[in-house]
Amino acid sequence: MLIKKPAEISSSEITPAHIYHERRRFLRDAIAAGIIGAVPGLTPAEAAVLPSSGKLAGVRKGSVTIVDKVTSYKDVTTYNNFYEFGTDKSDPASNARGFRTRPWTIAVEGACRRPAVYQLEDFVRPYALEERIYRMRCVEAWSMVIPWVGFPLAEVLKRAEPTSRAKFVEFTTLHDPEQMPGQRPGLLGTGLDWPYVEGLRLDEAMHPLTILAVGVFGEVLPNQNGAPLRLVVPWKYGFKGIKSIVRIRLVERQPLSSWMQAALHEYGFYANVNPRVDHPRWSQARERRIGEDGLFSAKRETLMFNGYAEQVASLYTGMDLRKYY
Ligand SMILES: Nc1nc2c(c(=O)[nH]1)N[C@H]1C(S)=C(S)[C@@H](COP(=O)(O)O)O[C@H]1N2
Ligand SMILES: [Mo]
Repeated sequence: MLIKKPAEISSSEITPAHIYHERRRFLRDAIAAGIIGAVPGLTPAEAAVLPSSGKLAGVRKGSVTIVDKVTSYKDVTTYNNFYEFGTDKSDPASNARGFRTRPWTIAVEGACRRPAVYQLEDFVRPYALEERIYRMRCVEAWSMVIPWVGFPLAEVLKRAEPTSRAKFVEFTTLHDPEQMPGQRPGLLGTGLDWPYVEGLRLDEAMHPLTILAVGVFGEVLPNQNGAPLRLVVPWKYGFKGIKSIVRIRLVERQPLSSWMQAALHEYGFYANVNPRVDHPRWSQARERRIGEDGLFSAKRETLMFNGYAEQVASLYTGMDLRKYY
């Protein structure tokens, strides 16, 4: 397989970032202890700890780079795939209502110099929250336009200081059959093994379009959308966007994702949106925009890399995208 070498992270980049974060941590602890007052220059994300619901403070408006109309809040929050809470589109919104997202810990581990287990608030605190309006495409041939709130995954990975052995990143969802009825043995017959696992190549994970989202429509993520923290990779099919993440692991080998394990011929590792490579059971050439296109109206054309080819095509130079689907 042709793999682009992950961007080398020079030590000159690592040391300042490390000192920067230490300083931020010191300032934050000092503020909390009442030793010093609010410090100018702290980002809004540092000033307010991520609330468990409601409006997110200090979200930087990202520049709107697409002309598409944003999908309605109702469709984004009631037409979901989150099999841990059921397989009907409306199941997650009703079944995830009581899902507990606090306290929540995230482990960053594997091939890195600074592995750590974070409380959610500590994990998020160093990063400035930004709105990113992304076109999203499900492998089921429907799409939405969603205003996520989050921060680049690259910042999290840089903070962990990957070693030269790190070639991929593996993500894992919470495993809690008590709270997630879909994880109870045999109940839904999704064919998925739990917990849900996804993966990216390191350079895909480091790409500036790849974000970790904590919110949508300027508010904390509803549980059905993957609270408290989920991955968003807009040029790939939606199943790559793993929800309710508890572990981020830097690894040497390509991870085996839940969908690859369930049906490798249908869901490959790369899962790049590609109108020229059909799903074995249906065409991927067109899609239905939820809330705009009727079930029977002419569907709109699906774009290569979901319309993000200009930004991401170079990641796959020299790869046969029919083989690496
Ligand atoms: N843990 C987990 N993550 C998941 C899924 C899931 O079933 N479990 N479904 C995926 C699929 S198929 C899609 S299309 C998106 C849907 O995200 P949304 O409901 O926020 O639009 O979540 C993805 N992430
Ligand atoms: Mo999906």
